[in-house]
Amino acid sequence: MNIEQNQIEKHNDSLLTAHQRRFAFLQEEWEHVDLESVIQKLVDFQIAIPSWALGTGGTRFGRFAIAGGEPRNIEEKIEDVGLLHALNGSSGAISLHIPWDIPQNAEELRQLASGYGLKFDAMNSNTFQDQAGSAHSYKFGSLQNVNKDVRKQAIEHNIEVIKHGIALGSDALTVWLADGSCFPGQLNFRRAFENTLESLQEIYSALPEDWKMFVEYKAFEPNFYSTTVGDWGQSLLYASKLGKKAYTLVDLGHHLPNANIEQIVALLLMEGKLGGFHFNDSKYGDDDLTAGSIKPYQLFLIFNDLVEGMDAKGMNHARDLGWMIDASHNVKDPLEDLLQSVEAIMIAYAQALLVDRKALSEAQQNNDVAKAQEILQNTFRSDLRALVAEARLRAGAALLPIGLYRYLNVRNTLVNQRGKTSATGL
Ligand code: PSV
Ligand code: MN
Repeated sequence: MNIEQNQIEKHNDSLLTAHQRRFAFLQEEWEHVDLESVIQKLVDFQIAIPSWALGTGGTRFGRFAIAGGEPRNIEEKIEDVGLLHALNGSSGAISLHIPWDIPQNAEELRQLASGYGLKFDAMNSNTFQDQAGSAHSYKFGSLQNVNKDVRKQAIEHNIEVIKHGIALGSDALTVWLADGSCFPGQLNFRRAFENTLESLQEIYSALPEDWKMFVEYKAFEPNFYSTTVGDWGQSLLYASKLGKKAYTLVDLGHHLPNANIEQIVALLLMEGKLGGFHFNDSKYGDDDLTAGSIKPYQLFLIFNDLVEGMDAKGMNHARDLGWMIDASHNVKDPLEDLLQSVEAIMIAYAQALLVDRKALSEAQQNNDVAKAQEILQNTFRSDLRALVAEARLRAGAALLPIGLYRYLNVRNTLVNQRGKTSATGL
């Protein structure tokens, strides 16, 4: 299904007067700021959609499918991300997971994606599940495994993923390992680290010059005693030892409770080793909930440090880091959930762009704690939805993406076209 430009225009026309009133109010409120450049940054900012988030997720207790219409193959996944991008203008990339999304004809896929204005974001390897027909099992880890043949199989898989990525025009590989141990004594930590490093070095040497490798960390699950890339310190250690193409990837759900993620982000940026993000939200663990649905202030604080740190290094916000959602949708329509996540991310980014950096820096220099807090909370408590909507309007997208999605009955159309299908992959 495609959403036509005239459907978007008709929808926008019906909402335009109310939007203009709200936007004019913001223009007046923020007249001391160059709002035009903020809007341009919002227009440029794109958040990749993971191919595995387009179907209903589940937990180990079960999965409750939505009405249907889930993408049955990689082409339909691209089509779904195309729908999101048409609606919000900010979802201009898809991130594939191999072997869930093995491309048969890369050139055709490239054309299909570019027709929707989409790029191929980081490629994801999978050595956390055994694949049918594989010679070796990852039950006791992949790149860390005590058995060299298992490590070799996992290395070769990652090199395969890089090759698929090259054919599609991607320029990054994300490695997330489930490797670790479930019980004390199971693993020699140092040897597990050394094996993993050696394996990552082999994969790293297969990376094209202009590619990045993202080393994603996670505190626990599926291993519950130790994880071999368990936190940002360990990821940074691997990335530093690997070389300049290797970076740490921060998934918001992969920390122990109450971790100060904004501080982690600030220091990784300082070291030039922050590579990318997986956005989601959580209350208890790696809950993979909609970005901004539980802790919107944390999301804003993270963006506040991202913007400050990227500006300090002269980095391009849109291009120099990999931005991606990594969420799961157990009880909502995945496409609506993804629209909500993108909106929350854009709002947090907009709020961070409007923080009065000069005043904040002065307050920090003067140890004026209350003033510093006021400055941050002043922008956080400002309703910037009309600013983000204005960016969408200028990008040719919808003023109210979920409103238009529902008005056009997109899910019903997809069910009619595809039947009561479940997505391939996770
Ligand atoms: C692991 O929890 C993770 O966050 C990694 O990014 C995986 O690639 C993704 O989820 C899908 O399982
Ligand atoms: Mn992730």
